Amino acid sequence: MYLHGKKVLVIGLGKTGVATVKFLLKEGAIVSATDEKPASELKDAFNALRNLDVNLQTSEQSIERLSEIDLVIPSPGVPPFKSPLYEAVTKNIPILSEIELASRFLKRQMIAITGTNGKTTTTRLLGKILEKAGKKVFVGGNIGNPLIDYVSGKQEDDYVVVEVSSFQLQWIKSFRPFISILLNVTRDHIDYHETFEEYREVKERIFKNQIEGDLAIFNADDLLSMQLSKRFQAGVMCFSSSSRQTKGIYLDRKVLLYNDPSSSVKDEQYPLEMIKLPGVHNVENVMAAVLAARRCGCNRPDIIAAVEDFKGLPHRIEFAGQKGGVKFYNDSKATNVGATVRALETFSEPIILLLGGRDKGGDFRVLSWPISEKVQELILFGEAGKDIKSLVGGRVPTKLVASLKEAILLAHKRSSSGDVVLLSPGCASFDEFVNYEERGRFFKEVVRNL
Ligand code: UMA
Repeated sequence: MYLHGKKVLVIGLGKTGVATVKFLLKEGAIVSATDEKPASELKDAFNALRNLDVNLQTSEQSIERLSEIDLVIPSPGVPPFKSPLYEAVTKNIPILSEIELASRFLKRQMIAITGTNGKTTTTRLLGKILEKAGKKVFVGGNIGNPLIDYVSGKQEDDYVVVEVSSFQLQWIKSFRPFISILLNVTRDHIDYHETFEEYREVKERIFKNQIEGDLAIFNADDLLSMQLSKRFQAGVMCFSSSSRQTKGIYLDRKVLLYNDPSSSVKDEQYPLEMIKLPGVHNVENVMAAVLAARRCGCNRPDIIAAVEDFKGLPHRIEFAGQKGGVKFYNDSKATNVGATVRALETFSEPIILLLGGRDKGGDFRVLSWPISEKVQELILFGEAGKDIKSLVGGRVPTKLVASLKEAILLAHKRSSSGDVVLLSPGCASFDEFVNYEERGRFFKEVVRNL
């Protein structure tokens, strides 16, 4: 791709925008960048781009000027219906996401991982397995370090493992991982994609440019994903926690069994006890990582050793402390209803569930049955609390409070020894916090001080 002299507009000056501007300038493009925030809130971006020849605008790019632009690169968080991206769409100006641009300059084999839940855990774990097997690996993408930064560098690794979000897949064209993984698809980000069908269609794009010889990894227990598996050219392997897979990996009581007829591997065993993370959803994440690792030539002992060493990531069903026999868990990363369902499946103890925050268009009715089965008491909080109450409140004793702090204090008061207090909010954090990490840290601090 030749960018020299091309007029490019970058929308959004967060991590992605800043890295993209730097890359484009290096390639000789004429770069403008815009952000809806005022300059006073963009100090980091302005500092990072100081002394660089970029036209920075903190108000919307005027529509006439937009017609002079050859290419638009929106940041992942910029929805297609917002100006000036919306005008670029209506004026048919070429639009590419940062991962698409980066992939055109990528010289290494790429493994991409998407799904509504489990992306970061699977991405990090796969990175660890590849390292254990002696491979050099870059781990990045939606996880926090943009792929475009990687392609600006020396690219000396054997593999590039990237977590990709639906926002990043929205504007791809030729993005082609040699291994693509779709972990699961449940309702999320409806405030951006508008309908579940559109969200699902965007997730599918992770496979669309794969060719024969590439590998597409699906969750055989996720019917919506499985319907896709026949549509693409890549070879398919599946993982399942409920049914035998002759080409893939599955959970058979206390063991994972891996089968690959193309290399005559039959029932290769991985002990379930190697997995130190809670819940069946994490068994699925591990199985997906094992399939990708085997394709990359990793051997069984290295895989088992890396999985055993992997203790998980913060804010995902993370043990936050014990007070008077009550265990507190921080699952702040559960920002959609599907993640809350998986968290509830994990426990056998009576649960006091803290649910709420900012709704992203989730279908809370999905929680009706798991709440009736698993939850002893429901404490709703934040902006979405009242609406959630009207949908699923009353199945079990339900309380509505304004903030997360009040929810934690009330849960502490009402709990007794043997209970679990679980923050698995099913909502975004932005009504009270900067992000889910800040919310999770806050939860842990309040619990510490109880
Ligand atoms: N902005 C506009 N106009 C808009 C919307 C935003 O100008 O209409 C501006 C904001 O004012 C802000 C900038 O855009 O200054 C932020 O851009 P961004 O939201 O795309 O954030 P980045 O810092 O570039 O981070 C993005 C991902 N963010 C999102 O997808 C929302 C990060 O994923 C990712 O780690 C990073 O790129 C590097 O690849 C975060 C995330 O929450 C962790 N992802 C979602 C998820 O995991 O569910 C998809």
